[in-house]
Amino acid sequence: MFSTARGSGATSQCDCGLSSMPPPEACSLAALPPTTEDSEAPGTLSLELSPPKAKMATGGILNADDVKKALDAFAVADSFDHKKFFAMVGLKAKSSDDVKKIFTVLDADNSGFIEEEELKFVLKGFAKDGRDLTDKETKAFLKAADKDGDGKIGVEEFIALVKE
Ligand SMILES: [Ca+2]
Ligand SMILES: [Ca+2]
Repeated sequence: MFSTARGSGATSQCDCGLSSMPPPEACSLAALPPTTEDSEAPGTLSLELSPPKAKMATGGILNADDVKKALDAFAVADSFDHKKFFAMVGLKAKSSDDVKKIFTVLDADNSGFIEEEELKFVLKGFAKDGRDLTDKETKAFLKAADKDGDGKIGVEEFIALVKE
């Protein structure tokens, strides 16, 4: 008897009223137009398409996944190794111009130098959740980069260190 009801579906959407046997739910499910679910999909999509709020300071130059991997690799205090770090984030392979751009990001007060206090927060320049370097790491980093011994890292020193 259901097959006949389906056959005449064009004239009546629901035959529940005619036969009291099937529960109303079954009928309403069948009558549910599939377009209802489709119309909700675009809303969900637009949410996912919204641009990321946290734009990385080094975004556009370095790959965010590489940066994350590098930060994870040196998550433990006193494990930081600038040579490995620069290689892991892909900075070592970048042009001098790109390295300069990163330098500008790290030189937070635009003094033209990365001072010791800026160096301490250097990982935050790569990712917001980057940890602070320990004093030991900061000093070792500075010592490795500061070739002229003025206590701060100039852009040429930074490039040389990255390419080292
Ligand atoms: Ca500075
Ligand atoms: Ca220097």
